[in-house]
Amino acid sequence: MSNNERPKHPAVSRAMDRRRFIQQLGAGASVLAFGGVYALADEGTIATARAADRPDGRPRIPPGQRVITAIKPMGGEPGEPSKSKYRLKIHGEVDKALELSFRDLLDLKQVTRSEDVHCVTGWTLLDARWTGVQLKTLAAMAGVGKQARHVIFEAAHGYTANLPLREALADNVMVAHKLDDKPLAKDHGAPLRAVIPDLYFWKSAKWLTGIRFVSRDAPGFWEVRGYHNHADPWAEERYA
Ligand SMILES: Nc1nc2c(c(=O)[nH]1)N[C@H]1C(S)=C(S)[C@@H](COP(=O)(O)O)O[C@H]1N2
Ligand SMILES: [Mo]
Repeated sequence: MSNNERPKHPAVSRAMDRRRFIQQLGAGASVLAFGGVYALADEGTIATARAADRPDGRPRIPPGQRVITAIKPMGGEPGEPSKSKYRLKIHGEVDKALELSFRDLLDLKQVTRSEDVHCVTGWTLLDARWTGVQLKTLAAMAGVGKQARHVIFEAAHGYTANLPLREALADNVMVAHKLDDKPLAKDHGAPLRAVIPDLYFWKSAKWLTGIRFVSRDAPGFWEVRGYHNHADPWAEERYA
C-alpha cells in the first residue's frame, strides 16, 4: 500500500476522515468531532507544553497534534467491567505463566505516573494521571524467556495490540486501573487497560485480558487494518 492510498477498511476510512476534519479546523476554542464538543487547551498551556522538551530531547507535543483538556472515549467493544470476575493472563514465552485476579494486581507494587496521551486522530491529552502496575513488574514475575521479542496485549472480543519487548519494558508502560485517581470508567477500559504513552493510543488496549510474550511479531487489530505497525507519534507513524 502506498502512503497516500486510503486503507480499504471502512473503520480506517472513517478514522482518516475524522483526522482530516480535525486538521482542517482553524484555531478555536473547541473542536466539534467524535459526536461531541471537546475543549482545546488554552494557549498558555499549549505554549508551555510546546516550549518543553521531554527528557529524551523530543518536543512534548508530537507533530500534527492538538492539545485537548479531557480524555475522549474512542469506542471499542467493552469487556466485563467486574473487578471480582477479573483475570489477567501473563503467558507465552515465560518461565511461569500467571493468572492474576484484580486483588492480586493491587497487591503488586503500584505506581502513579503523569503521562501524555497521543491519539492518532489528532488529539493529545497532557498529564493524564495513571495508577497501576508497570509492565516490567509483571514481566519480572513471570520471567520472560530468552526467545521473547514482542509483547501482544490481548483484550475482550479479540482486540490485540503488538509492541517490541524493549519498548514494553520502559518505565512508563503499565497496566492501569485508575485515571486521575478514580477507578477507570467502563468506556476507558474498566477494570484494567494497558497504557503505552509513547506510542499512539490505539496501542493501549482497553479491557485487557492478557499479556503474551512472543518470539514472532503479530500485528494487532488496527495494525492489520492499515495502521502503522510501530505507531511512534514523533515520527507520525499513523498509517502503514
Ligand atoms: N480493547 C480495545 N482497546 C482499545 C480499542 C478498542 O477498540 N478495543 N481502541 C483503541 C483506540 S483506537 C484508541 S484511540 C484508544 C482509545 O481509548 P479511550 O477510549 O480511553 O480514549 O483505545 C484503544 N484501545
Ligand atoms: Mo484510535
